[in-house]
Amino acid sequence: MADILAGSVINTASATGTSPSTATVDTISNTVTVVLHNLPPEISCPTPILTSTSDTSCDILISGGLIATFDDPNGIGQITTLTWTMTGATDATSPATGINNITSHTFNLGVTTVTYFVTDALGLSDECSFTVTVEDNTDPTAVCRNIDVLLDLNTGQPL
Ligand SMILES: [Ca+2]
Repeated sequence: MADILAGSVINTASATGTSPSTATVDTISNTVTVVLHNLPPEISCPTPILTSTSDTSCDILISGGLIATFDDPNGIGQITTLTWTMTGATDATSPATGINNITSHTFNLGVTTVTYFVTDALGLSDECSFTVTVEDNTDPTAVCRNIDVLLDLNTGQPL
């Protein structure tokens, strides 16, 4: 039998032979069900991210440092879903099914909390959170323009 990662095993024994009184013995044991001792999966989030907005917008595309690592004591193959939500400055949600690690995402100015959830085949889960802080460190740019003001020669008032 192969190793199992989920579910149960039914074990039935049978015996045949002859009893001391030479009667034929042919019996089947009660069914014994062995259920896997399932342990919850474990997930680790990346360290918090602190960065600045891009030079030309009030957000930033981050393409690294967003991936969670996860495992399951019963085997990585038992992991069924990895999902996430973002709240705060950036609001977003992953698809509800499948393995959804974040490889890149655009974050708005401010603090976003990213929460990952991992679930195994028997419904146990784990979660972790980290923050992405985006600051505006772009200096403001002064825009000047010339204006002409025409004054009345007699009164000094603007025309
Ligand atoms: Ca498990």
